Amino acid sequence: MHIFLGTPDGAFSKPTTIRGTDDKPLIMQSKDNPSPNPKERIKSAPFPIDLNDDGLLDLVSGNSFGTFAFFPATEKGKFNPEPIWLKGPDGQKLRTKAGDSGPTFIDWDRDGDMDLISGSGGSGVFLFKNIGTKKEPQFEKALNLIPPFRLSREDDDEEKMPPRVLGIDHIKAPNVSWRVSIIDFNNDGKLDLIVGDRQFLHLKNESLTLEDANQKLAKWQVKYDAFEKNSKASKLDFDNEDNWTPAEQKIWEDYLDGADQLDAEYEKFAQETALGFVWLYLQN
Ligand SMILES: [Ca+2]
Ligand SMILES: [Ca+2]
Ligand SMILES: [Ca+2]
Repeated sequence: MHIFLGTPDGAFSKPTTIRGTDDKPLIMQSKDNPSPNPKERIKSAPFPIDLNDDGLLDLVSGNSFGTFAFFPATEKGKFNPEPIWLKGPDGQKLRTKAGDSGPTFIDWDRDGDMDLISGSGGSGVFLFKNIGTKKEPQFEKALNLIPPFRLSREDDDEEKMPPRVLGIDHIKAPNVSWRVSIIDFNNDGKLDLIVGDRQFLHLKNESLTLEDANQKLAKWQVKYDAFEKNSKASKLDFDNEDNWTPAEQKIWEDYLDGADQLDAEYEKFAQETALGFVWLYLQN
């Protein structure tokens, strides 16, 4: 984790590494668990907040796995190197359903303490209400502010990837990789959600008419659906990738090879491109 300090002229300094009291770079680690999930150590998403109300700004970071690492400050700008993992009433770590936690804090229920809100790598906005005190926050398990429509790959059985549609006009809602900010956008006294996402756009090759491209897409989609249905890849445990058996690795390699072939066929009539939109959810 790094900080870009503001300069008097409104610019920013070069990044400085944020360090623990042991002077080592702050990382999401866990001494009580010598082999933590590697996804808990990557894609840090730090949010500054004085979470224990001692006058020192602390950090809470999200990660690829979807949990939340709390680094209390012991002095200004120096943090306990060992994070406290935020846990729910059942003693389990708080976690967004499809990973990629990105914490933001606000007093959502206006009871005087800061509540935790996060998007996820799938979709949806999750609220973890603070039911503790200002000095000792305690969080309830997740409530859906916006219910997720797509969960992690292994939960996807009933909610398949939506079929591809050419063009941009059909896009009416956020897709995946939700990042959330909170503000009363329309100044009506109710907090609103601003969501950033990742969309996959499918644009036909310019040489084809839309009708031709749609016909080719329909044929391709049948082939793709059969491939997804027959592959065992969706049964793999993606939280445990490093410990896959050779047979499981083979399933994944075969899946990737098959997907590459389908991609090559797809690119003969259309191109997939990714970009992010910004969406506003006004609270009723
Ligand atoms: Ca503090
Ligand atoms: Ca609150
Ligand atoms: Ca509002």
